[in-house]
Amino acid sequence: MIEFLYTSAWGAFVVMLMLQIPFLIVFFHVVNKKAFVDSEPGKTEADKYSFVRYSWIGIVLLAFFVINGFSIQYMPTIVEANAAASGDVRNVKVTAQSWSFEFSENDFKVGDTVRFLAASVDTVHSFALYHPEGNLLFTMMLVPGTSTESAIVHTFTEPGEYTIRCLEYCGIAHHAMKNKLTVL
Ligand SMILES: [Cu+2]
Repeated sequence: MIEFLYTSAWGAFVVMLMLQIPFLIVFFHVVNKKAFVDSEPGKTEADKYSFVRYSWIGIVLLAFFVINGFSIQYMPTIVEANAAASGDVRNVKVTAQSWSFEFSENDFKVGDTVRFLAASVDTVHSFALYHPEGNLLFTMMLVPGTSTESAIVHTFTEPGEYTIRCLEYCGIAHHAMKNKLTVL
């Protein structure tokens, strides 16, 4: 389910509907009520407003903590920290140069947790990894001249031919700046 929401276009669409539909229902309910059903000034007593107000704040706070609690494990910094703690993470250097990528290692297997340490040697590029089915798994910007590489940890869960692309416009052959990465 989480996989579907995070990695497919239909998942993104469902998330969008999940956010939009409750809002639209409440919106049209309020508009309909005030425009047609009861268009007079509100009859709620003043001291009852605070209950409604605190209830709403309570719902929002609850949603905030629950959603963050469940999704925090997918944040890149948390993924990185977990991988570092478990110890079995491979460091792979990636060098980006107009207009190709070079890898320090090329043998990837399903289950590998890889820390991509990427740097650009000339201009601003990005390092984007695409799943064999075409969806974007992550992208990170590579700025030349920095003292440390840009790092991201990724665990390969499926075999296939992944595509690396640059997603920052970097010159005349930017569109051709892509490599293949095979996971066995
Ligand atoms: Cu580019």
